[in-house]
Amino acid sequence: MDRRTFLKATCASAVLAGTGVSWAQAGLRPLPVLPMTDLMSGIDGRIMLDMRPGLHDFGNGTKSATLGINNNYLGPLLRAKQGQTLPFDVKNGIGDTTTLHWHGLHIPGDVDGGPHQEIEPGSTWSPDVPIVQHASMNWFHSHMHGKTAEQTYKGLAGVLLIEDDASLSADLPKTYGVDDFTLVLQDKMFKPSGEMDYFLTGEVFEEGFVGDTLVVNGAIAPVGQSVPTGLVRLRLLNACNARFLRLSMASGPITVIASDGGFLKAPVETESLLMSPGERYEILVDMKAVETNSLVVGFEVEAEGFFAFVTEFFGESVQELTALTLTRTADKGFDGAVPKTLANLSAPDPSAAKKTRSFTLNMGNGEELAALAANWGNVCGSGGMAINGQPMKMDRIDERVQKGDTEIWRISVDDMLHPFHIHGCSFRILSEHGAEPPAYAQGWKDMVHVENGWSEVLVKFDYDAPEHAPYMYHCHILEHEDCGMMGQFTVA
Ligand SMILES: [Cu+2]
Repeated sequence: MDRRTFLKATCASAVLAGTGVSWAQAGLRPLPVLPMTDLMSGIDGRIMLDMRPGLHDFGNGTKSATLGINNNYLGPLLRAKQGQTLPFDVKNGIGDTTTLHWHGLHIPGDVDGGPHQEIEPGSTWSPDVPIVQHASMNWFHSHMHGKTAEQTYKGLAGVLLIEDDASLSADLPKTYGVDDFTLVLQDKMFKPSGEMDYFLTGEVFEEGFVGDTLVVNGAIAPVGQSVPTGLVRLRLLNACNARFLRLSMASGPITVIASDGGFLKAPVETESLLMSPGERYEILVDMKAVETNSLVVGFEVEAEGFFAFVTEFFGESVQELTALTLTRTADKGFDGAVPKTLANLSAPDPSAAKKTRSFTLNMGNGEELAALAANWGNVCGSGGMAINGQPMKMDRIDERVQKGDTEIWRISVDDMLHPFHIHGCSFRILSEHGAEPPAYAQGWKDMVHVENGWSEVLVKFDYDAPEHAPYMYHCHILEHEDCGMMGQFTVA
């Protein structure tokens, strides 16, 4: 066990007051409800997604230079139904080359929006995106190699909800903006002027960019929302560049109903939920039982003063921040109970796998690796990152998968906790850090945590990803990804 792992393992739960959070939690701001573009009722022509620069006030009274999609900051909440094809016109008005990747979608490589589908400034990318998978919460973000971290941080990200017949008839809250909310959780850094800040240093390349301020749907937390008496559904996305979020409720356990790729077999009650960048979970909050309840985020903070001295020895301190406070009104809301079962989901069958592939994420920063990473267009400062010793290289295919095959992918790391993502699929986690994953991570996933020991997933690839439009697998700490902790594979 190395020093960092030791510190995390021993002290991650230490709670210290008085640590430095610059835009401290103050009054409750209203929860910004993401504007919804509902495609389920029909699509008229093409769907315009206009990527553009904007000015956005996160709630500190200062307008920050941001990027957005049809908005000043972030994108619209898109809602579509299984069976639809979404004809997007993605217009690049940001003044720099970009791409738009559909994270979580089961779609062919040539519409996946990965680093090979560059959109030049001023031009438009027009993929027809087929929605074949069942109900799930997905998202979209920049995947411009070398600039993914900065462009996504500045606001090129949004949520795509997929519904199906089962989810639309399920006995669950589903009135958007009333008892069904989508929360995009992010951490930001602000300059003393109040403007959003982003910078890259050696430490940022190593740890990923970590902000000191929690933001919910573009507003500095805590935010508040009144809801009717009944069950309330929260659909959560961790859209941080690098920060893992430890979620809990102020009152009672968290009731989890869905993970990245769809509903769990049955609701899972857990005291806390560890959510990596890129992950999605849906939870239910019982607002019949309590008058107020809050979603709380354990937020590791860099300490100052005395606490810096303490944490020098004990690792990061954790501050419990309120993300969202729900307050009940007298109105009657969703009257049902938490369902007993949610989806028909059998246990994963590893014997279906035809092949096992092994991947080791490399944090090593030797000179040779750094030179390779730089030569191959990765953005790294003076270090280098890799998978199986090879930093990302745009014109190299690392793995070739037979279409329709089920495989086991096993991932390990040489340092630190990383979130690993595979494009074009959902998978099931067989083991995480060499052990059974938490119950809430045993459904459909496209992200797995990797730290000590092997994390193993069972995955099936059903769509084509040709040589000119391969899928990616990568660490979802976006600075690691830009620095070369990414590989490419074809499916044919
Ligand atoms: Cu990483």
